[in-house]
Order: sequence, then C-alpha cells, then structure tokens
Amino acid sequence: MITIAAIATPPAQGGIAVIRISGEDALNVAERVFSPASGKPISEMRGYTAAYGTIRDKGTRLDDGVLLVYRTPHSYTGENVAEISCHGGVFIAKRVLSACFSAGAVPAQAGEFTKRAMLNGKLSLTQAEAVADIIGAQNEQFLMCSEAQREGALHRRIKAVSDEILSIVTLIQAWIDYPDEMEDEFDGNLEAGKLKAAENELSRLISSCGEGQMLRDGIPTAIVGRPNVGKSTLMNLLTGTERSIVTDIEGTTRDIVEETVMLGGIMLRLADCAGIRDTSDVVEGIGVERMLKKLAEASVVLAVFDSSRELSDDDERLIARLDPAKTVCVINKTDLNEKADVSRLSGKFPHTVRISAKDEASINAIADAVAELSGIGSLDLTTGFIANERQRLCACEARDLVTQAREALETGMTLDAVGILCENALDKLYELSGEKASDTVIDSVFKRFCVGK
Ligand SMILES: Nc1nc2c(ncn2[C@@H]2O[C@H](COP(=O)(O)OP(=O)(O)OP(=O)(O)O)[C@@H](O)[C@H]2O)c(=O)[nH]1
Ligand SMILES: [Mg+2]
Repeated sequence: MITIAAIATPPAQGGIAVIRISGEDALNVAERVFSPASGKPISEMRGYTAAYGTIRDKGTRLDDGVLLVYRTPHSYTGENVAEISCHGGVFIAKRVLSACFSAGAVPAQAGEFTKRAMLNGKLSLTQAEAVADIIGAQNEQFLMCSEAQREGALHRRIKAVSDEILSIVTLIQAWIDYPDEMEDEFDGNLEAGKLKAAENELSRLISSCGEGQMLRDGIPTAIVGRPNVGKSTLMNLLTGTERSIVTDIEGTTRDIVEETVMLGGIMLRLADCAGIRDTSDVVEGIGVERMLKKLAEASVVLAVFDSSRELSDDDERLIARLDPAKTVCVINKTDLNEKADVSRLSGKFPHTVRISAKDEASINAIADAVAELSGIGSLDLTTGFIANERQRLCACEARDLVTQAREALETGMTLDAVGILCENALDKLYELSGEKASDTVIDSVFKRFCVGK
C-alpha cells in the first residue's frame, strides 16, 4: 500500500513530537529524511531498533532526533513503519512531516494507521473501535474495559456465537444437499437449544451497552428535594467547589447546575436542580419543570430531605414520584435536632444515608450508597461489552434473526427458511466484527479517530 505519514503526537508544544510513516516504502522515505549518526544504512537496521541521527529536508538540516524501525509484519499497522522523534515543537514537527512528503510519503487520513492494522488482520473492527475508546477514556474503569476490548474481549464473545451459528448453517446445508448420506436424524430440539443459547448471549451483550455508556460518559445523577434541604450544599461537597450558590433563602437554585465528578472511582454527571414545590413564580416554575425532566432522565437520584424539619406536602409529592430502585435517600442536616419522620423514609428507600452536607466525611457515605445502588463498582466489563451504537444495532438485528430462526425451527418451517435466517444473522455478526463490514461502515468508524492514529 502507498506510504503514508502523519504527526502522531498532539499539535502542541511538548518534550518530543513523533512523525509516523507506514507502508511498503516507509524505510526508504526514512532513509531520505534521516541520517543515523553511526553511518549505518537504515535498510540494514533490524525491526524494533533505534538510531540517533540528523533529520534533513533535501540536504537542509532540520533537527536531531531518534528513528525507530519496525519491519512488516511486526508493527502496529502490519507494514514497514518508521517513527521519527524530533523536538516537540508544532512548527518543527510540521517541517519534518513535510520533509517526509517530499521524500515520497502522502498525508495519512484520520485513523488510517489503525485502519491499515485492521485490513492487515492485526485487529478486528471492534478492537480498532476500542483503540479510539482508550484514547478518549476519562476514568480508570472505562480505560480497563477498553483495554480488555482492544485485547479482543468482545471479539471473542462474538466469534463464539458466530462459530456456533455457522456450525448450525453447515449442518442444515448438509441436510438439504445430502439428506441420504446423513448418519443421525436431524435433531431440531438440539439445534433450537443452541440457537436459544446464542440469543441469550447476544441479549447479555446488548444489555452491557448501557453499563459501558455509563462508565464512559458518567452516570446521569440528579440531586432533587424541596427548597432549602441542602441540595446545593451537597453538590458543592461532592464537586469540592463552590459550584452552586448556597443561601438559607428557599428557591435559591433556579436553573440546573451541572458538573462531572469522580466519586469512589465512579464517574457521575451531577445535576443540582431547583427545589420541588408549588410556585406561582414563573422563573422558579420553569426550574421545577427542568428538574422533573432531569429526574426522569437520571439513572441515579440523590433525593435530599431535611431531617431538622417535618416532612412537608412538597416532600410527599416528591416521594410519590421517586423510584426507590434508582434513588439514594439522603437524610441531611443530621447535625441539627431531628424532627422529620426518618424511619418512614428509610422504610420506603432501601438505599438511605444520614449525613450532614457540611461535613466532608459524608462523601464516603454517598459514594458507598451510589456504588451499591448502581452496581457499577462490582461490574466486570473486562469480559467484553457492546461499546457503541453501531455495535448495538448489529447485535440487536443478529439477535432478532436468531430468534426468528429458532421459532422457524420450532414451528416446523422448512430447513431452507431456517438456514437463510441463520445466514442473515451471521452476516450481521460479521458486520459487527468487521469481517464483512462495508467500506461505508469502516470509513465511518475511522472518522472518529485523529490523524496519526
Ligand atoms: N446545619 C446544617 N445546615 C445545612 C446543611 N446542609 C445545608 N445547610 C444549610 O441549609 C441552607 C440551604 O442550603 P442549600 O444547599 O442552598 O439548599 P438547596 O436545597 O440547594 O435550596 P434551593 O436551591 O433553594 O432549593 C443553607 O443555609 C445551608 O448552609 C447541613 O447538613 N446542616
Ligand atoms: Mg440550591
């Protein structure tokens, strides 16, 4: 393939910048740009070796640097690769890159190095997608999951399902083509059982998509309660900033205040909302409407109650709206004398904490309750998960086709019909893993990448 080059490091000042060259002619391009101080020709350098030397553009000395040589197939792309490290300036890196272009390379497209790795069989499409996720990861858990994906966790699970379906298709085809030569009876129940197992595995994978998304983007979390219970004080405690305005005036927070925080290793997208109450104030009314929308969208709700005051009608209206399965009931202001019927709250909500939002020690109690409620702390996504909408749609279509194939088998439809449904399901699984993905699908995946990756 034609030799491509790009700057692989970010376009900013730093210690070093790396210019990556890949393709059949990569080492020749490097030879024209880079002169090892040892005088040894680059063509004689073995793979995984480095040389210190001078970087030139048609005889003009640009910089000193280090050249790393990878030889096909033992490189990221599977092709010959040369990586030149120069001083980390934006201008010098661009100059070295343009020297590579003068020496015969062409500019790499976004994600083209990884795309070549996939086309050369180094990665499946789902593993390539994991590379983009690793680059974008913003927390430890999602990074761990994405590393497992890159190592092939999802690919292996998809392959196990597609291999099973392929064996069913092959058996059906044999029965259609050579019915007289088959030794055993065709066991429809046995094959339907295998299809059911494939369906279940695909359903498990599809449900892992939501968990993966929460790990990547953070859990949408709404802080709700009637005015003055301490929602904004709690927001500020969890963010470690004075993000929300706190006063003893009811109705202080009117619009949604949002912030992303890490709490006990879990990423939360917090939304501090206006207090819920009946109000004739137009602005506050809009705030309450927005709060109700956030409440509906949230996966975790921190419902705050003031223990120093009796539960009011507004508290009761809120309680009626809450889903105990996604609510942490936060009984606040426990540093004051207790007046609220807190046993009613703890009886209603299995996840209840008693805190003072003015006390830093309360952070741990909230973190533990959120981890327990979301179950995310105990998730093992290193076993592979559906990481994006493209994968989810393929998995859903494949699962529905497997269901149809099983039902066709159980209701006595012809083996031909069952076989076609299984083949269609296989196509969807091959599209998921990239084995049969169209150029359009592949191009849209690599558009997410940066140039140089
Ligand atoms: N004693 C005590 N006071 C608290 C505690 N938490 C909050 N407060 C006080 O309660 C008052 C209201 O706090 P906010 O955080 O503004 O309450 P809010 O729920 O955001 O109120 P709105 O924005 O009006 O809906 C402030 O004076 C806080 O200092 C607590 O744990 N103990
Ligand atoms: Mg507030």
